[in-house]
Amino acid sequence: MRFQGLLGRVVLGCALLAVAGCGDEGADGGGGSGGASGSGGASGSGGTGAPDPDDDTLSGVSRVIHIDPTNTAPNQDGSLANPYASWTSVSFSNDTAYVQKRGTTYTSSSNITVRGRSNVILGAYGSGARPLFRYTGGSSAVLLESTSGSTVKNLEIEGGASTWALVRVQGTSGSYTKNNTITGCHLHSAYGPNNGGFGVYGWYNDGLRVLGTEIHDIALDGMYLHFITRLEVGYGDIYDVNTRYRVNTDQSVSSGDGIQLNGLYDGFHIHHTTIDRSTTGNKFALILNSSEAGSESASGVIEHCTFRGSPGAPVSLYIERGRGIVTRYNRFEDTPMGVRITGGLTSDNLIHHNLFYDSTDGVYVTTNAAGVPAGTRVYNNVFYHVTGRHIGASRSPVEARNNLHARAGDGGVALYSNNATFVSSNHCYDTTATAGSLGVSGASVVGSPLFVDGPGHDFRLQAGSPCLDRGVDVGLSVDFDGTPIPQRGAPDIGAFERR
Ligand SMILES: [Ca+2]
Repeated sequence: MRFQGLLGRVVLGCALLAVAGCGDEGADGGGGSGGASGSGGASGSGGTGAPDPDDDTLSGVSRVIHIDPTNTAPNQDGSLANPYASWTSVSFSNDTAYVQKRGTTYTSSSNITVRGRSNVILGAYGSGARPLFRYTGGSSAVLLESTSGSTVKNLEIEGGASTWALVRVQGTSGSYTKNNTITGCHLHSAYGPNNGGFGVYGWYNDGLRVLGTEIHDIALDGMYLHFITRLEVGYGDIYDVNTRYRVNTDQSVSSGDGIQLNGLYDGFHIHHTTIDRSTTGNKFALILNSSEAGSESASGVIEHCTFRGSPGAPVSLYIERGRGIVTRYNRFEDTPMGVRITGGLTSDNLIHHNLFYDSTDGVYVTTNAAGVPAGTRVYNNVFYHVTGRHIGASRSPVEARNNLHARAGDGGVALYSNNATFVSSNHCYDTTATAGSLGVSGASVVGSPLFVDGPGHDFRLQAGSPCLDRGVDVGLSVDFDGTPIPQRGAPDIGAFERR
């Protein structure tokens, strides 16, 4: 009965995903009025560092159950001496860890479902490679349903042609799951039909963390999370997603993203994660948009990530809902467009100390049926060999300061305006003042920035750079490397403050 209900929700989710949640150019539904109250609090702190996928430490549980698919002894009891041979022998209890022996493979068409539990760990023991769960069924390989405080740790999970998702975390609209963690995992090969195929998939979760997890060979989204408050994604590696594009370039069925947040997604923190969309087309590395109202007040931080795109997804980071989202210390490389901010349901975006290079467009701000995105600020970014528009805006206000616009023999335009209102100063335009229709803004520099190694993407400034101390104070305190701003009394232009 319960499962039938879930299936119904899956179908609904797919429909929203395919029809409305995808931020097509000029196709935003406008959707809904009224800002639900986002609590707005993304801390943006760096966290505790990347997890070690060889560390099988278990804490906070009172019992450990062992699974070794190679065990053929009779009277198996889950002990270390006589482990269960199958996960189907296990019934899940609170405060208990269930660990599969490293170096083993468990193959089954039955998934691992933890329902209505708390403080459960699914993990590994022994030595060697992470244990592999090879799932051949048509649901989700691991399902945490109405379960909180639980962890999926150091498992390799491989799906197949009919797999919906590799890990699914599922609450209800009235009762979100709380504080579940996926850490140190390797999730791959989910190709479920009917608009399925996800690495991590979830609805109605609060405080979910996905850390140190590699996700690839996914038919649709690397992660699709709908109604997801206080999400943390860190130290991840996501690539070869939206593989359905390879057999069908119509994005009605190949609309996969690296990560898609939908519904209310307030308080997210996405950091130290690489999302590579270079192998398939359509959509985005990361999209922040919603098929429901509410997330126009959602906030969060995206930092220390690498977004790679070309010739695949047309935009790396697509923001269509949210207020006060901070995008900082990221690399946008080889992408058709680094950041796109669209429409009146997002405001007060701050984009600072990012590196945009070997790309077509850097930051583009534009309107849609829901109106004009207010309050976009673009500070202290480096644009290098960005051959289209470094910062472009269409009928939208943008404040741009302290950006470093460098070229590598290309004709990139620093500032592009289509009836936009730019407030702009203190940029460096390299040796060719191709500033765009706005001209060179006040207090700006024309001259070689003296990068340490531009072609090698080391955009630190050498001594004698004309960019030193030529920026204006925009209230930022730390550069790309963590160096305090300012040094020598005034901020430098670009993403690196020279000590
Ligand atoms: Ca300085």
